[in-house]
Amino acid sequence: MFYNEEFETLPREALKALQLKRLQQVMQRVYHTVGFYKKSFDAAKIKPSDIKTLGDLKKLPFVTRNDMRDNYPYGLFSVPMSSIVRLHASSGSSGGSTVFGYTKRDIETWSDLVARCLVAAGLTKNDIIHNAFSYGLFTGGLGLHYGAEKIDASVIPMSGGNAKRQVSILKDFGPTAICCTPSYALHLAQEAAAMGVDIKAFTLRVGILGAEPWSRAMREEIEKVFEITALDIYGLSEVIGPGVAMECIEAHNGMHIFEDHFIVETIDPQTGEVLAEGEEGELVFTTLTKEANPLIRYRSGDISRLIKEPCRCGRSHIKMDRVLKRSDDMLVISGTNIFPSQIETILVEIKGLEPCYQLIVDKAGALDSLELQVEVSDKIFSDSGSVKELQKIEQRIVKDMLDYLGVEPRVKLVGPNTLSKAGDKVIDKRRT
Ligand code: DLL
Repeated sequence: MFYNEEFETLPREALKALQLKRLQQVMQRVYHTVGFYKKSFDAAKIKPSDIKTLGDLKKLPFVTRNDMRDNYPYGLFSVPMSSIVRLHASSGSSGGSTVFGYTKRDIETWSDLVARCLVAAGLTKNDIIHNAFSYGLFTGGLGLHYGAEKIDASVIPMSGGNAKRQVSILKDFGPTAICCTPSYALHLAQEAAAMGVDIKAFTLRVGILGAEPWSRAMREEIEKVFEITALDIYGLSEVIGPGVAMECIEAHNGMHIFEDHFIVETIDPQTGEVLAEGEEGELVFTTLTKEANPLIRYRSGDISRLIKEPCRCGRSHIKMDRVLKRSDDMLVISGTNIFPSQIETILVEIKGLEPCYQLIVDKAGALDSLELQVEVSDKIFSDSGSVKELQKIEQRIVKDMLDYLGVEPRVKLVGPNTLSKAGDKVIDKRRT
């Protein structure tokens, strides 16, 4: 089943021709509307008219997350603010966060792409979709919501949290599909078991799961406990949100990247050299149709590999394997992305702390758990009357982490010189 059969099955040669035409258009547009691109193309001595083939793409400089941060909030937008109808953003305090804009047409494009994902999962207007991705600045909630409405399905805008209520709704409303992170799906299964609810009796048929890395073993576990087909959905806010790539239910193996809207390359994260299709490397995306903030060669930081063998579903678009790891130090905690540098920014603002910490990421049941050990200054630690002071600092760290980064760690304050300065700042004990 297709949402847009013509484009999803376009023969590869026609697809490449379409990509080139769209690339040439977007190059002209960004060069003339975004100062950042003009500067970077001029520095590389490339004019938009130099792009004559898709192979010429590799002459262009990369865009990184740092470029996005440096141009915070709107420096990379290619349309005036009056044309923007929606803003999303990554977590982080001012300067550490990134902002993504959408024009009316971008929202249409995005909804169409998510609609493709849902149809690729076998869903139709007769389905009831329980959407447990968070609504808000995170793109998961609204992204899936608009896609579900596009295919005229019935959508339950559940958002994240309130696991018990989620279980009651799954039981009572009869949804046929659930959208959430894979770890949250398992958490709901555990919650249901604790409530004495039999999830196998649910009407669910399919899970559309993503926004965080997950393993084959985890997929098997989810499929077994829920008796559903669990499909992988991939996306990143910089590129558009969910709807960049989706696994089809027919092959259930690898996610089709919607190549009429995005060009994907794999590069060696160390050298930046473009790798042959099929080699493991960092995914780099170029947006072809986005109006508000088009991206040319954006380094995603996600390591995967492209699968070019034709797919039995009939889609001509190349597939990507699951995300294997990151090329940088970004952590995905229950679908929320955080960088150690963002934790540092929070800690340096709090008086009495040494800039030395260790973050321990683990699993608590199905969910991710965080413990943050932070050194406090000698004065505060040795002063016997300062237990209250220590508690205050602990509470402030928890609050700031939650407010700015959307994650809630257990905080343990330790004395000066307890943590090794040279040791790992992050210990990730999760199995994915
Ligand atoms: O996570 C968008 C999304 C929402 C995708 C709902 C799928 C479903 P960001 O918050 O910008 O956007 O995070 C993007 O999350 O670079 C990956 O590292 C990770 N990620 C997203 N999908 C997957 C997936 C949304 N299926 C970052 N498998 C990306 C593994 C994923 N990692």
